[in-house]
Amino acid sequence: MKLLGYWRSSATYRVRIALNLKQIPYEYEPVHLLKDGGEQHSEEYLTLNPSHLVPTFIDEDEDVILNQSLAIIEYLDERFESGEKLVPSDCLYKTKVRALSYDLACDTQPLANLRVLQYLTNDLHHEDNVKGQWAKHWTEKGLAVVEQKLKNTAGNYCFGFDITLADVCLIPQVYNALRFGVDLDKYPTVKKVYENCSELSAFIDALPENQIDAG
Ligand SMILES: N[C@@H](CCC(=O)N[C@@H](CS)C(=O)NCC(=O)O)C(=O)O
Repeated sequence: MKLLGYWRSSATYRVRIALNLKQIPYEYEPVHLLKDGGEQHSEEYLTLNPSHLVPTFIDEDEDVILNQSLAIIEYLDERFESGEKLVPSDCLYKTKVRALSYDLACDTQPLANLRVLQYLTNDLHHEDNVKGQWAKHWTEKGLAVVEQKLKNTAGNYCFGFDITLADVCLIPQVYNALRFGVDLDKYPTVKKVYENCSELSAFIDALPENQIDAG
């Protein structure tokens, strides 16, 4: 198993958490998103993943190369019995877990993606500080939705006391939020879940700062 990604990429961070929760050993290959204009745009990388984005996941046993962190995580969850079951089997519960995950990974994170922020300054010629303002604004909008939902579903984690795909998506988003200067006290349930997950080794080992390419 090989994961190609970047230490600060929240999509890569999700897959790292999931691999740890599933207790799946893997090799990590850094793809630097900034060096030389971004290694995600190199010809070599594009043969593996034409999206110009990380992560890419390679399962050599099955001869398969995958992109899209949520698809990768669902693949791992179905292929491996080990560790936590991240996507429940009950139809309604599964749908709610996915919906919260999409609130974070589809409706929040992409708005503050590197290429979006670069477009604001490089192509639309906004001042550099607009990037931070933009990222903070959309992250706050996203977290407000999540906070509202978590009030009805959270226990220690997003859904009661089960660790699910939703927690795997929430923690990297909060990590970004803190980088963007979001005040987490405005989202007390999000903060509580974040603090609970942050005590678990699967989440600690996946932290950007703990990766070989951090810095
Ligand atoms: N929906 C994709 C998003 C992947 C994504 O946005 N990757 C970012 C890092 S978190 C990236 O590679 N950005 C590079 C760029 O914007 O040039 C997933 O969940 O895998």
